Amino acid sequence: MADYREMWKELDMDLEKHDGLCEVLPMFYDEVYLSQENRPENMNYYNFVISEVHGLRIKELQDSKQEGKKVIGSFCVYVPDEITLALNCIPVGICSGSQFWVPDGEKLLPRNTCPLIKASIGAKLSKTCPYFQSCDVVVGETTCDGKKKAWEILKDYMDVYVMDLPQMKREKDKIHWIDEIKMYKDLLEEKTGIKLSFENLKEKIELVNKKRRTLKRLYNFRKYDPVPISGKDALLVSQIAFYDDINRFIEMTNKLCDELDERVKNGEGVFEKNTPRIMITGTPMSIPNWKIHHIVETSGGVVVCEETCTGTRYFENEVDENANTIEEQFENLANRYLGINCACFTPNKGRVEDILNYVEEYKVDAVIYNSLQFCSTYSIEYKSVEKALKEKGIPVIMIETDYSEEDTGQIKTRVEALIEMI
Ligand code: BJ8
Repeated sequence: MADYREMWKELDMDLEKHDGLCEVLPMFYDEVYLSQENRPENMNYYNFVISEVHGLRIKELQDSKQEGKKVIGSFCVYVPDEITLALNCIPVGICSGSQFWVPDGEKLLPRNTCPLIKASIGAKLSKTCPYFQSCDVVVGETTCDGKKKAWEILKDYMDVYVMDLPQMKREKDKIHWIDEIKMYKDLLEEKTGIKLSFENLKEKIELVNKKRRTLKRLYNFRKYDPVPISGKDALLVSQIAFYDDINRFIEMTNKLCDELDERVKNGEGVFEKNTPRIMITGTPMSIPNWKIHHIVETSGGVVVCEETCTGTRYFENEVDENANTIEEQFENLANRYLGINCACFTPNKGRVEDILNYVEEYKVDAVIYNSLQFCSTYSIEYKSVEKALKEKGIPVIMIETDYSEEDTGQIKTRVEALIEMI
């Protein structure tokens, strides 16, 4: 890897602490990813992206900033990338998936806060995340209580803008969300000095839809038996989708899909035919949270689908491209984004329906309901998901966990028992 220390210094990073982070990630990646057998060759691109995760991509962001672009961070899939891109900005999903950042987060947040929130705050506080350091503004949302209150803390450290996401899906909530999207547009217009045009937005709506279709194409290959790509690799591709250059990501992921197409034609898989097929549903898994996937795929199963925000919720449903006015474009955006079924909404029957559909589509043998610790919306929603799955005769277990490795042995025992039942 090239020497990026000067760049990190300019980003006001804590270099010593950052060295500590850089030491653990490659070892961990080798163990979880490079140890896999029979990986598609095109996964080399994603290996490269990870090896340069704090290097080349950050350099690209800095170069774009030199050219006048703004970098906008976000933590939730409700923040519309189409608006960000149409106003000459680059969206990046802030990772917040590592235990490394949790102790710093706990300096300001109660211990009984969700690890994703603690890691986000800790990453900023510790000055060890170059994405955070590159952002001109980060966009929070009013999804769960923990996040809402965390933005108030984060505001002391950087420019934070909060979108007020409704928690119900009535007509008046849609009107409110359209208004919030417009206010987000106003913010970026003010920051960039650019005016949003119908043509710009149309182009970016089509581009982001193309990215969604590419991810959907990838996921469709996971419906085959034998599966041509591991769950861990598919998860990695989804995670990288949040911060890679969008055009390059589409191109490289389609290349990967072409290879998977060949594999399917040749009946070639990463696991043997009839390997127990597991779906994971619940809270998002941001880089480098590969914990549950790694446990499943080293316990005799394969993950074939994720009903999460680092899975289907990110790419399912496109924005309707048929619009004649900007007003219609905003309405189409609101419709697509309010179609995401996050547990922050009430009622949230759509999520249960999605899960049941994916069980059929991906020929799922058992479901793991994964909830980050202290996430009450997802853990409470478990009961309705469990009931629906049991009625269909699909085994399901709930795992509540954080980013640490302390409970790995215990989770492995439960996952092995689940797989044995199949
Ligand atoms: S759309 S899942 S990305 S809010 S896990 S921080 S909910 S306490 S991440 Fe999410 Fe948007 Fe919903 Fe998706 Fe709070 Fe729960 Fe933590 Fe969560």
